[in-house]
Amino acid sequence: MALTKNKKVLDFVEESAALGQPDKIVWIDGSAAQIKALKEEAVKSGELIKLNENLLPDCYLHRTKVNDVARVEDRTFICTKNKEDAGPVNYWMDPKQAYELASEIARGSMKGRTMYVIPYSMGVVGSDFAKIGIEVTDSIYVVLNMNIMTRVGKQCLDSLGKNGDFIKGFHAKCDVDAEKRYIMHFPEDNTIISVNSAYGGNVLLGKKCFALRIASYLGKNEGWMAEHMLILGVTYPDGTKKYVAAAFPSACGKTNLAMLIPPEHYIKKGYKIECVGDDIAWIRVGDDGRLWAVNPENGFFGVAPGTNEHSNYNALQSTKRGTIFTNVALNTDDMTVWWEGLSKELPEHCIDWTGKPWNPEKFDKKDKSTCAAHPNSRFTAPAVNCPCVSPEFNSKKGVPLSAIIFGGRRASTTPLVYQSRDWNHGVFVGSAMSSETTAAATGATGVLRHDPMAMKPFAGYHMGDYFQHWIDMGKKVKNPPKIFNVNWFRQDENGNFMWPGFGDNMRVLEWILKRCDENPVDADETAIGYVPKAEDIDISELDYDISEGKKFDLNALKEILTVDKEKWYKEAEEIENYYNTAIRSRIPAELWESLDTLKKNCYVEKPAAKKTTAAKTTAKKPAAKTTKVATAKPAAKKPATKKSK
Ligand code: OXD
Ligand code: MN
Repeated sequence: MALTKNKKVLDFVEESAALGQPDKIVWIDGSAAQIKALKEEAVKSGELIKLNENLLPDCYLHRTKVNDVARVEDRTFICTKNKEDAGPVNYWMDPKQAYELASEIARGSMKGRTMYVIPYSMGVVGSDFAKIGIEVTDSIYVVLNMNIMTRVGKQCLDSLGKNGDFIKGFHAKCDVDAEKRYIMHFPEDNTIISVNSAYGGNVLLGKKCFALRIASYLGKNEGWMAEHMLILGVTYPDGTKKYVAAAFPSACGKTNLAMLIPPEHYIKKGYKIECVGDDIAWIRVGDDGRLWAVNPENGFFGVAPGTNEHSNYNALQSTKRGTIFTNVALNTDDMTVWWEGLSKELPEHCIDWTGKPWNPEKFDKKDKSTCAAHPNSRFTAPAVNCPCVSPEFNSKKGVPLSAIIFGGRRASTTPLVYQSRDWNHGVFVGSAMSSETTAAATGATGVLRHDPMAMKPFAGYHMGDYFQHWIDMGKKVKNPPKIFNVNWFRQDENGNFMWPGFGDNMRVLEWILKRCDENPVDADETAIGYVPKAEDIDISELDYDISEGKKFDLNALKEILTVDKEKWYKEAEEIENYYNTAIRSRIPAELWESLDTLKKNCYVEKPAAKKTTAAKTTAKKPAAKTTKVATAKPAAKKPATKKSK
């Protein structure tokens, strides 16, 4: 029975049913009884495998089809009337063509099945931040995951009332045919359509599709921001709390940073980290002129491999009840789950993520095809399970941000941490982010690519306009957070990680927040921004072997704080090339200015002996000759035909 009198909702459900032609329609009211019955039904049909009730109460395992294990960026479309509005880094489809294509694919695909109607809220129901979505789907797996990841049920419809607007989401599994898989967004119609997939990032429509792609578009029009960011709170020994939001590309450690456990001596002093969110932040300007952030989600859709007691105790604890695991291995000895990195010992009897018996003797860490769990296997865990979930998790107001951090996987060039000179320069730093690709999306992994603000796959409109929106937001905020960049992934010449990462990132966080104090700790002004004086990062009680016989020490820290101007000049040229060839238009003038400054700051004239390289690096520079840092401005080459705003 319909749970609402909202005509727009009823019409959407009717139209969806007319298209999918399900045998039955079930409205999800979010009651425990209904969810329990659905789990039982999914276990009966084999869609879910019930895990050991004593060891993992109310936990289940699901396996996707082998062709359906990650987000599919090349099949994800932004369907705006004007192609230019989707921008050059998104795939675009004409809305009319997209609706027709989706209808053709989905027509009658729910025959013999049930269509579930999921009313859900992104954000605390009834808060200023919250937005309501309705997802129709023919997958129980989607219902159960949405029930963890969002706030689901009748209260969402009640908050819509008779006339309220919502985001429409239509999902049909169809035949999970990769060739007919489409994830379509219609930002101008508040609509999402997903067909032929059952992988979380493509089908839990509240997450990437709504809370990032559609929401980023809404944010631009309504004056707020939807970002691919974790939010964490630092509690100081005197009880003061400060909050930070941080953007990293997919599978680059957002969940780990959000749930970090500080080194022992910090804990003893009384420091604590609390997690507000691990993936998405919605950010608004508060009455006090600061930026305030909420996590619109209600759970964690985390990457399983590599998660263990030491790397992320809190995430692991979060998966101990009420969790759905996807594409991990099943330990048949005790009906629990396993993935690479969960324990050093390999389980003797496992079924791998494809459903076949796994042979631990054939396991080779470097060969993904021998893994028991898929590299992008996931856990969907309720946020309430997390031992360090913030008391502000359900706050309607959100939390005030002291700092925004950008970061990516960079083996070289980018120092451990640096601070931008101001907001606009911070926007430039975010726009210039690049990182090595991971298994979260289909395609090759480990390839360095530009991923501005970690939003390349998620900005629902033109990337140049998105940069402009950041610049515009800066003008609205009287007390903006300071903007930083971090890189936990610097490697030495032998490929060893030079920074321990994980809990020790607390040491960097502490410095970042000291820079946000009224009387900030001092820093060195360099060509790229403010870099810490090595002595100001606490490395006491740090015991880390970079490689055999090479311990991390002050010199190693100095090394990863070094700014190599030559490398940064190349980086600047690379950014310039990216702006000119990938984004092409609508890049704000403020970003060109920052790029010019970077080039100017990093220009080092080559000694005569290195003539060939010197000739190459100066090729794009103005003729003026200088010593050391050029005083002449090596201006960035903007597109000649289009004016930047
Ligand atoms: C995610 C992703 O699932 O970024 O969070 O892919
Ligand atoms: Mn993500």
